[in-house]
Amino acid sequence: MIVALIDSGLGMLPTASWLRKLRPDVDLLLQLDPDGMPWGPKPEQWTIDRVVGTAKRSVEWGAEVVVLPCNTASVTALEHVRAELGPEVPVIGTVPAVKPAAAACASVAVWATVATTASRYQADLIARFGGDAKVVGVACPGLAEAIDRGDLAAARAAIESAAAQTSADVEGVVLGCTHYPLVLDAIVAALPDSVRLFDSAQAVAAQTIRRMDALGRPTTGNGSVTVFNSGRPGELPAGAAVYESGRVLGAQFG
Ligand code: DGN
Repeated sequence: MIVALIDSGLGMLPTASWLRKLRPDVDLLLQLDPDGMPWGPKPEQWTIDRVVGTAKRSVEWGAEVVVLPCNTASVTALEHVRAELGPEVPVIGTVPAVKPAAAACASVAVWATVATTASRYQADLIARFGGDAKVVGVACPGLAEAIDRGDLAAARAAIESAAAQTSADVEGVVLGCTHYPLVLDAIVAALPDSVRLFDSAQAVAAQTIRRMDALGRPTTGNGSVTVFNSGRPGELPAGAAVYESGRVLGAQFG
């Protein structure tokens, strides 16, 4: 079974890596978009068209399940992708892990792209699942792009800036952009030891497997990883080698 993952860039790697660990033989179709990166600052309709077009192409190329391991794409385009692909194709989105964070912490900061931070979706998520916790969004402009380039100095600078905007009483930080777990060490180093971190990659991978299995079709494959960059056959951007999950996936090539 082919599972397509769609993100502007390397943010899909933690989810892809979990899928690989949980089901090593599934075939992964990684749809990155270096020409369009970053999606965060783009007009909403542009992102919707880009993500829906890529999802349709993935299904034409044989994907039976589509995953959006990207919060920006999910809060903007998930419903449009589901409407376009219809009920036969499971579409799994990613949203900031506000619910588990608010259940565990009295004060939470959600680090994400400018688009996710400003989205109605995130505001609704906080209203629905924030409970009694104080939940505040912190936009991290430039961080996803720096991670994609493998530019750790620029990533650290963006992380320091986000940490400075994060209230000192925060008990939990939600990594509301799928790129951010790739620089977990730098994020941990920038925050007090007591702060707990929450991200969605493992839960999204587990949900993908539940939806695959529910199709009732054989899910076995060759464990292949195929990369497309803005619709062209390619390889993971050079920055991937910097991160452990990139190496895990890279080892599957050929
Ligand atoms: N990985 C994407 C996310 O989770 O929002 C980053 C999107 C972007 O292109 N900046």
